[in-house]
Amino acid sequence: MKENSFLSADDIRSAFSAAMSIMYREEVPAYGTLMDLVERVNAETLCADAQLKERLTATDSLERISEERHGAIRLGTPAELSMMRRVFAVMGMYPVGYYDLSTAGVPVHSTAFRPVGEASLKRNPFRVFTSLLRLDLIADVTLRAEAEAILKERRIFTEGAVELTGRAERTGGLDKADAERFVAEVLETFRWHDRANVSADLYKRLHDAHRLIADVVCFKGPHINHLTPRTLDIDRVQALMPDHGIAPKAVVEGPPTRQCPILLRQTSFKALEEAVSFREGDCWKAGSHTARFGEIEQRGIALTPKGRGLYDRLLDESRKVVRPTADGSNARQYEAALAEAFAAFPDSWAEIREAGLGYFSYSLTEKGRRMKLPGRRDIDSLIAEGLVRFDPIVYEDFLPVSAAGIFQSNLGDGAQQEFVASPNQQRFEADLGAAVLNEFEHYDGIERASIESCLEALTPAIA
Ligand code: OOG
Ligand code: NI
Repeated sequence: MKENSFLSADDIRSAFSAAMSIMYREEVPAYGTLMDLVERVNAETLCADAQLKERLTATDSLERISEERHGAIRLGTPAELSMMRRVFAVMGMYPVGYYDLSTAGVPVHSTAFRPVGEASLKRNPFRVFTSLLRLDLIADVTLRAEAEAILKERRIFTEGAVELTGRAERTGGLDKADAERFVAEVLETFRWHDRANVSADLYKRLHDAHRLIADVVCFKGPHINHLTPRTLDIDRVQALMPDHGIAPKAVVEGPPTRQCPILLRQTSFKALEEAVSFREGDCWKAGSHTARFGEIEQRGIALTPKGRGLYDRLLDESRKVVRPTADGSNARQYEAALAEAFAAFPDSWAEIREAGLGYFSYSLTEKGRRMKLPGRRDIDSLIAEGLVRFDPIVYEDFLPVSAAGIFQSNLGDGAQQEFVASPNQQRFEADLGAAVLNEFEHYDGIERASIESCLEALTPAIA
């Protein structure tokens, strides 16, 4: 057997997300307040719901329930994106999915770096929603050239981070000491810099073109712009935020409250205005910048393409009735329209499964474990006989409409900008230096493998 002293990629990812959490709490105190609130609501929810507690004890690590599940960064160049891919790979995080946000008025396209296997997700599911700025969507060619020139000069990775990433790639891993150094070095890329690398005037011009362009171009690195712990009751945290002095965004993104949660529900507090200074010759000029916030998420079942099609249609329908405004003035009407549209989405696991809308993991029941069958049978009849049970597979990815809502609510309440829809996955993958994984294939694979293992266990091997 091969022996080595490498730390597992999962352990490095865990150390990294823990270090990031500490750094972000220190940098953004309001985020610490949100974390405390989430922890309290999670504890109360578990106390009030014995069944939920029992289920989570069996399937999740209860002591880590309120930990961060994701964060987000925005990168400026293809070189930054491809290096980021190599860095995340050391932590067992791979690009899954392609999200075009141009249609929603945000000049970026994105992927989520995340662990993929079941065991890795269970160990630590931390993901980073990673966007690449699309300068090709800036109409003003002079401004575009200026932005490009600034981005070309900056180095967002420390030499140590680059060197250790290379070492991990060459040798197949990092030992404990190197892994610790790697985490510390990589953390530097995500740190906040309160000194802009441009003048106030250029900041303003980039900001006027789009706030996001200023956020990406004007600073030394792609500061982590939010972290997102998991909540067991998103509606309650949303309602309680103002009591704790934090201003929530107008509405919760994603599906409405349901018996059987589907996909992903998210909300955040609005980005804070923070003091920064701009370069004026040899001096610094005081100003402010708004980019960083805190978010919460609650996940449900992963949907099949058919289920996702239905979800997209119902969401679209509800938004035709009421489009949520940033100031929250029509939030109640929006929630009502959403709930009404989603009445058409089945709300029991059995119906969702029978209609082929969601992915499930199949396993043997007590009775099934004691049984051997003479030949293979289809899974539905095995369920009907009580030999096999099914549980929802959790959605591990993101939703473009929701992501756009999170972006928008944190870019100020001003008028939304329109861009021509221009998804360009091919370009994104060329810049990334790899293809992104297809999320549907991933869930389908987990479902199939679970069915196969039930059938194998029930049917004695041919001698
Ligand atoms: C990313 C927004 C998207 C989510 O949870 O959908 C996102 C950003 O603001 O950079 O994180
Ligand atoms: Ni997020």
